[in-house]
Formats: sequence, structure tokens, C-alpha cells
Amino acid sequence: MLAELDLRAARLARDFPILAQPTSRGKRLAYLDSAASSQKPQAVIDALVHYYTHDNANIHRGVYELAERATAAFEAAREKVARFVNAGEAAEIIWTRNTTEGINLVSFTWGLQNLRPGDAILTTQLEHHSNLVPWQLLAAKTGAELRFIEVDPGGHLRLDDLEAKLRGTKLVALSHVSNTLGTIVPLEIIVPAAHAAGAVVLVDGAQSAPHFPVDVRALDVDFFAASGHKMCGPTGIGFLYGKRALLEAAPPFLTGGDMIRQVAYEDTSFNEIPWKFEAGTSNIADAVALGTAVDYLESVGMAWVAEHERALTAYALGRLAELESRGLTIYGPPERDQRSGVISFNFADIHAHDLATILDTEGVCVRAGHHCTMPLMEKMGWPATARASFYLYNTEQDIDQLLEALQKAATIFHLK
Ligand code: C6P
Repeated sequence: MLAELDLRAARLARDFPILAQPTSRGKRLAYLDSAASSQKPQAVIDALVHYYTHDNANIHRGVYELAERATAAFEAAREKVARFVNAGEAAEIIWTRNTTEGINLVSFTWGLQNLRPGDAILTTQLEHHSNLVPWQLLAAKTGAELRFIEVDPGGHLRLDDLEAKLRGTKLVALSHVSNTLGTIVPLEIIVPAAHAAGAVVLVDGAQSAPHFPVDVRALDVDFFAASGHKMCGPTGIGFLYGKRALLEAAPPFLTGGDMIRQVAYEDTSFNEIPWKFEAGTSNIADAVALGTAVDYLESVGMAWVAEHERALTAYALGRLAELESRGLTIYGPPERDQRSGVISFNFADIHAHDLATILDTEGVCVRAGHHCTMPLMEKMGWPATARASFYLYNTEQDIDQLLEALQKAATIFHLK
């Protein structure tokens, strides 16, 4: 790995106070679980405190200075997110709690309005439950058929029969990056094919927006959902991008205050987008702090984040390969340019949960289990995997600490 990338990552790690905190066993923390949730820089923590200390009031209601300041900060954060993913306008960004809520919003609004018996929803075999269960329910409610793009043993999507699967498809819903395999999904092939077949495309961007530059207009996706907590922002806030025409034509999701224009006892007319989809008091402080997280990521540079993670992933794959002779198996695409900074693996016959527990005693945080992709695990024949995932603050030192901890596990389990 290039030393200057690693040096900058080490400097950036100092922006994240939690990373300086040793574990209760006095070990240095090697946080390798950013695919589950990222850590937060001091600037984001400060933004939350600043909002509650100086600007807190309800939005879109009061005419007093404080309320106007809160409203301005909330809408300014929306503009930052719109710029971050290159949406055409801020009105195309709907605040949600997380990726899951964004996908459900589309399912309950556009989905219920547009799908009929005889239509198909096309998804893939590598989806997180959040981008699978909503479509199972939508198919059951509307009579639409649920189809799958298959995944091969190497973790690639099989696109040979894509055209046939797109026949009759109204919606293609797929991940940008797999949280279990690390596969980067070739949207540049699938999106034009889906549009040519007359389908709308929803992308689950939970594992892409935090890690490399995303341009929703260049990708030409119709909906794009992501979570703030995976991109240096707080929990409880995420966003859904939707093309204006689709959002305008879709009915509201939740109903109540703020999403209305005019209410009578008998009926109601709805607000314009984005507020039509934001019923009740929003998660104002967290939206504002997500705007600060976007400022932070832009100051680091998303192209740099991507380059650093590519280099660190290559370093990690190389180091993990040292243990292959002792029974370590790495999953996901072998092609470096087709995978992100997520590495799932198993070590001989050590259960992934036992492995993660031993790594924890050495200060190394990895996730173990099915990663909310149970059908994929079943298809691959893996009861569980351990998963290391990287972000802008991870360094070679974290990977070396992972390797040392794995060697300790090998000793405990008497591996040759
Ligand atoms: N994956 C992981 O450890 P929420 O919970 O709504 O913020 O994100 C859901 C989600 C949707 N799609 C993908 C591809 C994801 O990876 C996730 C979250 C975490 O892999 C927690 S299960």
C-alpha cells in the first residue's frame, strides 16, 4: 500500500475520538466493522451539540428567529446531500430514518400504485433483507412475480439471461455493493438494460454512498436509498433520492403534519415534494449533523476515500492469503476491481462467532453471522462468515492487528 495513503488515514483517524479509546482489556481498537456502522468524526458530534445548544426549534412552523434558523439548517443539509449524490435538485432528496425506510417508502407508494398481476419485480440473490422483504410483501399484495438475478460461486451476478428476466419487469431493485460479498454490482450494464425494457430502477446504496463517489444522474437510477450512520453521520437519519416526476406521481407514505397543503374534515391536499413524504416532526438534529458528515467526507474527498479503500483492501487480501495454507477461505469476487472494502472469510472449522469473539479479545471488531443476507448464505452453503470492512480511518496497522489476532485464534484452536 502507498505509504502516503496510509499516513493520511492515520491522521484522519485522529478526527474520530472513539478510535483513540482502548478496549477494556487495554488493547488498541482496530475497528473493522464500518459496513455495519461507521464511526463519527468530532465535527459531527459537535454539530449535534451545536444544534441543540443554539438552534433547536421545530421546523417549517415558527416565524421566530430560532425556528427559522432550525429550518434553514435542516434544508441546507438536504442541499448538501443532493450535491453529494449529484441529484438534480434538493427536492429530490427525502429524509428517511435509514436505507430500509427509503426502500419501504418506494414499495408502499410507487410500488403499490404501479404493480399489477402479471408484472415482475427483478432483484438479485445477493440482497440484504432490507432490499428483499419489502419486495416479497409487495409481490404478495399486488400479485406481481418476484424474480432473481443469480449469483455465481465467485460472488458475481449472472447477467447472461438478463434480457429474458427483464421481460415484463416493472421494477429492478438491487444493491450497488453487496454487504456480504463485497461485490460491486455493474449498474452501468443493468440500468440501461432495465430502462430499455421499460422498468424503473431502485438502487440500495447503503454500501456505496459512504465509500466512493456516487452520481445518481450519471448512473441514471430512478431511486437511490442510503443510511447516514454508515457515512460518518448519526443513526436515525438517511435519505432517498427519487426522480422528480416519479416522486410527484407517487402517493404519500405516512400522513399527518407537515406533509399537507390543505386539510378539511372531509379531505386533504398534499404538500409538494420533498415534504409530501415527510410526515410529522422530522429528525432535525440528525439531518443537520448528516450535512456536517457530508461536509467532512467532501473535505477528505470521495475519490481519495475510494483509492485508500482499494489499496487497503488489496493489502488485507494479501495478508489474509498468508493464512490460506492454515485453512483461511476468502469469499467474494477474486477480481480486485470488482470488490469493495468488505471481506468475508472463514478460518478452518472455527465458527465465525467464536472467531469474532477471539478477535474482540485482541481489540479487533469484525462482524460475524449471516449479515442480514440469509438466502445468500444458504445458497452459498455458508452457515456464517466473519467479515472485516474498511473505511477512511483504517490503516495497515489495523490489518496487521487482525492478522495477529487470527494467528492467536489458530493457536487456540490448534490449527497446523
Ligand atoms: N447492513 C451490515 O452489517 P439500515 O439498517 O437501514 O441502515 O441499512 C440496511 C442495509 C441495506 N442494504 C445493505 C446493502 C446493507 O448493508 C444494509 C445494512 C449492515 O451489513 C447492518 S445489517
